[in-house]
Amino acid sequence: MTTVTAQDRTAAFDAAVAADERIEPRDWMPDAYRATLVRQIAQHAHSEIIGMQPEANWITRAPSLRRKAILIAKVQDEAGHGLYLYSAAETLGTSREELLDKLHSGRQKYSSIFNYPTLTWADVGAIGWLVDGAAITNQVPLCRCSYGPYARAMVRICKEESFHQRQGYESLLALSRGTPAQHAMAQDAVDRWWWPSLMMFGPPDDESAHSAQSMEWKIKRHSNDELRQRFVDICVPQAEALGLTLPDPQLKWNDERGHHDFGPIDWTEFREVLKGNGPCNDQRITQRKQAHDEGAWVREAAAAYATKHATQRPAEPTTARTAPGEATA
Ligand code: BYC
Repeated sequence: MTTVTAQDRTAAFDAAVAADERIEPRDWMPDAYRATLVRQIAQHAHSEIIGMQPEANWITRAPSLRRKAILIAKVQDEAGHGLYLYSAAETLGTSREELLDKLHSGRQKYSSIFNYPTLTWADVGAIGWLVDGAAITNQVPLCRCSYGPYARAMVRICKEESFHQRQGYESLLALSRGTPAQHAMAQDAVDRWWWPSLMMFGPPDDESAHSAQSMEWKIKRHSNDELRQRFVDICVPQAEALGLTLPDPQLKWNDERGHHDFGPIDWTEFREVLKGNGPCNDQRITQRKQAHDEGAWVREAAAAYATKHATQRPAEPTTARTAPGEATA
C-alpha cells in the first residue's frame, strides 16, 4: 500500500492549478487557499445582500410601473447572487450563520461602494451602469477561478449583472436625453458614483495584500489596477454616447500606453469607508441586522418543516381513494 504524503497532496494541488483544472470541494487544498476563498466569497456574498439596500430605497418611488418592475427584479437578483455565493462558501466548510454573524459583528467586510447614499432616481441608473459595470469587469475573470463552485456561481451571476448594467445604462440614457433638469440629475449621479466605482477594484497593486498569492492560485486572474484600467477604458466611450461627462479633468487617451490616463484616486476616503466611516456604514449594518432579526421566524419555520419531513415518511394509503359521489367496487 502506498502512503500519500503531504508533499504528494501539495504537488497534486499545484499541478491541478497549473493545468487550469478546477479544484472541487472534496479535493485536498492548502488551508490558506481555503481561507482566502472563504474570505473573498463571503465578502462577495455580503456585498450582494448589502447591495440590495441602496437600490431598494427607490422601489416605492420608481417613476413608472415598468421601471419599478425592472428594479424589483434586479434587487431580487442580488439576493439570489448572495444565496449562490453563501452556498459556494458552504462547500468550503463554513456555515451561512457563521458568515452572517461575522458580517453583523464587523469581522468580515462588504464592498465599499454600498456605503454611499442613493440621493435621486438617477442614482439607480448610475449604479446599474457604473457599479454593475465594475462588478462585471471584476467578475467575468472569476468565471475562470480555480475553485469550481465559485467559478460556476460566477457564470450565472455575470449573465444577470450584464442585464443590470444595460438597464442602468438605458435608464441613464433616458434621463440624459430628457429635460435639462433630468440631464443634470443624471450628471450629478455620475459625478458622485464615478470615483467610488473605481475604488471597488480594491487598493493599488503595490498595497494589495492578497493579489499576488490569489493570482498564483488562479483565484484572481488579473490585478486590481489592471481591472480598474480596463473599466476606465470601457466607460469613456460609453459616457460619450450617454452625453455625460466623467468627473476627472485628467482623463485622456494615452497613445503610448494604449489606455486612458486618469487622475489620482482618494485612497484616504477608501480607507475611511473600510474603517466604517463612510456616509452609510452604520445604516447599512443596522438595517441588515434588523432584516435578519425580523426573518428569524422564517428560518425557524423552514427548519421545523425540514425536520418534520425528514422524520415523517408518507403513509401507504390503506383504502382506495375515491372521488365524492364515485361508486366503490
Ligand atoms: N471594499 O489585497 P486586496 C457586487 C479589502 S460587486 C471593501 O486587494 P483582494 C454587486 C480586501 O478585502 C462588489 N473592501 O484584496 C454589484 C482586503 O481586506 P481583508 C463585490 C475591499 O481580496 C452590483 C484589503 O482590502 N464584488 O457585489 O485580493 C449590485 C486588501 O485588498 C475592497 C466582489 O467582492 C472594497 N472595494 O481583492 C449588487 C468581487 N477592495 O479581506 C452587488 C470578488 C479591497 O484582508 N472580490 N478590499 O480584510 C474580489 O475580486 C476581490 O476580493 C477584490 C479585493 C478585488 C474586491
